[in-house]
Amino acid sequence: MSSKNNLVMRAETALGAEVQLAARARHVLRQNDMGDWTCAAPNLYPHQWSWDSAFITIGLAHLSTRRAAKELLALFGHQWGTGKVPHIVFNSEAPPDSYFPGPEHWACAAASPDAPPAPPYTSCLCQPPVHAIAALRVWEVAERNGGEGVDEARAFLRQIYPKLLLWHGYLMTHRDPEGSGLVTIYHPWESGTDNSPRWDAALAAVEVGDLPSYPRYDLRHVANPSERPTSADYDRYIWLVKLIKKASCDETNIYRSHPFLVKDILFSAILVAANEALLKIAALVEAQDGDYTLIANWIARGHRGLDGSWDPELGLCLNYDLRAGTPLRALTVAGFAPLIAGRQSPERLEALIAALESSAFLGHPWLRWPVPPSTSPLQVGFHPRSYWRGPTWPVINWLLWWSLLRAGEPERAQRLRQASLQQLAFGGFGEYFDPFTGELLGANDQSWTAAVALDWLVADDLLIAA
Ligand code: 2M8
Repeated sequence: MSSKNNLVMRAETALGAEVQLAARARHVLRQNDMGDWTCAAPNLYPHQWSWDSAFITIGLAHLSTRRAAKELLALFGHQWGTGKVPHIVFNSEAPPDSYFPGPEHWACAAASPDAPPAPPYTSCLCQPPVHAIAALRVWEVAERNGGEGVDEARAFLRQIYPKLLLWHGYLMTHRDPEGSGLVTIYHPWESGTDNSPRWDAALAAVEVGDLPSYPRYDLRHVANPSERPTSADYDRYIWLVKLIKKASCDETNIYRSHPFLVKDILFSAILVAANEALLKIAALVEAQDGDYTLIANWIARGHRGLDGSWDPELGLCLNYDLRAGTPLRALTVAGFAPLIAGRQSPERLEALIAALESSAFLGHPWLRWPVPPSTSPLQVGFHPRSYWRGPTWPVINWLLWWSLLRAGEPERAQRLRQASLQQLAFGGFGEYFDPFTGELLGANDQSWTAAVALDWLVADDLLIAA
């Protein structure tokens, strides 16, 4: 056979594999579809999680922009009076012993004057604000598809824009009373990277008081308990929830007395990128003049905050413990925050890429595929199978891929996309993966994993503006 035919055959096989993977991703999203919202994973996570829903919206946009819009509108239907978007909206239909801490544990949140009507109950924490990025993605897909979906998508943007503005406003005020440009979190769950070593030092300082015994339903849904946070971690998580409830979920009370108060650079960087998306949405919906200046100021403040967290020796940003008054030194993917925020100087970009490709991350010789481990194998506390302490997470790969594209690094972005897709073709739509063996860990059929896979597979031709 000629080498030309050989090449054509290989290209066809690769295309066939991508088509199959996309079909499987669609199936996962349909299977987890609850009508106008999507459960994060069938057994382990039977509720609606905030940043999961944003990533899910990005994937759903390729199935139906109308359904994708509904996903975000359903979540924002439970926005708090302060503008906060809760990290979980509890599914009233889920069996009572399916997730802990469930709705009854959080019912107190409904007592806050700022809480939305319940049921359904919500938690009173929040998670990284990927939502404006997702809303803009719905628009980009609708615009590419053309037809009546375009008007519908514009109407959706008009509906969601004031809610997004309120949400970002909440983060820029209540979560940054210092005006530092960095978002304060009250609980590792707010970071979305729950047991990351970047929280170890701050968590170690939290003294756990009397705690009634509580169930670990999560351990029933993983092959091995080592894949989930330890009981010492969980005690602290539940203790922090108890303190937040005791403070009536009130921001001023929490800020005054809470033992875990940390500036999260990944959260803050996502907010900068989300504010860039919000600025584009503002133009699309012809927002009032003052909004542009307001959002542009938020963006500038976010960049200043990230600049101040830069560690030139590591070539990464560091989180900051407000209680201890010290930076939290840890080699984790969160350190790539300025890449995610965008618009960095050429020198900063070069340093970030050098760190990304170093043996601490993509260049580590034991990696099965060149996709970044959530925590560097060189970091104390790294564990290849334990949740956010080492496994690779497809949604983080998506964020980095998208950021590399925005940074004008299409070849690097493409390599990351290819490696991520190879991992998913091998392992399935797992929650996370062992970076050395590629083994699927955590939940099967995780919705946000299927969603980002779908975006990678069908969004090749989408114009992503820098
Ligand atoms: C994980 O977090 C929840 C608590 O919020 C848990 O472990 O029970 C994290 O990976 C978080 O980022 C994610 O949003 C959530 C649902 O997928 O699961």
